[in-house]
Amino acid sequence: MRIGITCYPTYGGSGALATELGIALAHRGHEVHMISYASPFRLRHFAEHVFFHEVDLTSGAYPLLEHFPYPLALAVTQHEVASRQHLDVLHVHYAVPHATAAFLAKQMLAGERDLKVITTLHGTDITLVGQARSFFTITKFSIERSDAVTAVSDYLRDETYRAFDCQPCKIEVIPNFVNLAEYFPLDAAPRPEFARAGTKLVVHVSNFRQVKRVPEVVRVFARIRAAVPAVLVLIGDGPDRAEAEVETERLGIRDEVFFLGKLDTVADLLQAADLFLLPSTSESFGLAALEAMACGVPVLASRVGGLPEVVVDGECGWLIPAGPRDTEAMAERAIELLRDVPLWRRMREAAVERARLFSADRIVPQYEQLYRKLAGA
Ligand code: GMT
Repeated sequence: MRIGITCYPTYGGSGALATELGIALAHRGHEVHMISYASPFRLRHFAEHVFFHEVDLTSGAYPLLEHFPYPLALAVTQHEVASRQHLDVLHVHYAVPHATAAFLAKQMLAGERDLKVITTLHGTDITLVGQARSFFTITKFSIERSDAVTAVSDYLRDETYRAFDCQPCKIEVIPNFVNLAEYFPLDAAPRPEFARAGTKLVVHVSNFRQVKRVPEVVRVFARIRAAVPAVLVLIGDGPDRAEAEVETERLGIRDEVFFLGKLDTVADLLQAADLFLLPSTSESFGLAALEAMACGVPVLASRVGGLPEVVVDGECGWLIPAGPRDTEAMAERAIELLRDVPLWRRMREAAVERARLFSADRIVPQYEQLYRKLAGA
């Protein structure tokens, strides 16, 4: 099939998932056309049958337009690509504004044919941004006008029905997936120099937005490190980085915390890690946690959103309920786990086993099936 995919190119779960999906579909013999304003961060190398189309943000720029109307430029590119490349379906990731642009592209193509639009809801497009007054009605409208809607967890599906009361739409849950050829456990994986010999390696990966509570990651780590020799590696970047750096200084652990910035691929570091921390206030799924689990890393996360659908509490890690003592509780669990080698091994194996349920081989065919049903193929 010929599949168009629109996503954010920036560091984040929806862009990562959409790009991995594009690459996986191409491996399975489809032709994939990625459409965004920049090349997605996980599309760094040539991939057979994957084509990137950049939305033109310059030719329409004019001083009168203080704010460039990106959704219009995106709809134009989606329409052009759909028409020229004879797309069978257009799959957009993150509703705001991608589902709206896709609706416009579909209408523009209506004289020619009926382009089927699939919208995948990822998280903050529903739980935060889409519910903002500026976007609520158009998000609801665009979801309801999509030919198919998927959500990455049961939690997110239910939250969409609750918040938007989407009457006509049937939301199918297709969970996120992990590429097990890239994310797999590696015994005696090479460790970074700063985490050698008897030092535990604690990892966090995110876009450092407020919901991720990166300063909290630092506070939890400070307690861990007071009990167990350990270093913390923070991968990613975003608005809360400065606050997290200040927190390392305040707690006197600056030399044990390594801010690596944005990395396109994190599998090698995850393979060397002993523990993954994700104390988010909200998480529709937790793709970063799944990728850690696939590499054999137990996860300590908040018991929020869709995380319980991914991390089995007490088996592949622990989920800590929000509360006044959650920092201590997370640190206590972490220390227990890092000190108890047999327990750590059990959790490592359970994490790998659990991640297998979310392998690309199991999940990607669910999208293919949906595309075929819509395209009547
Ligand atoms: O984590 C973010 O804020 C990025 C966001 C996105 O849409 O780019 O991630 C969301 O989508 C991911 C992929 O489906 C999920 O794994 C994350 O849980 C979800 N983030 C939140 O719900 C906060």
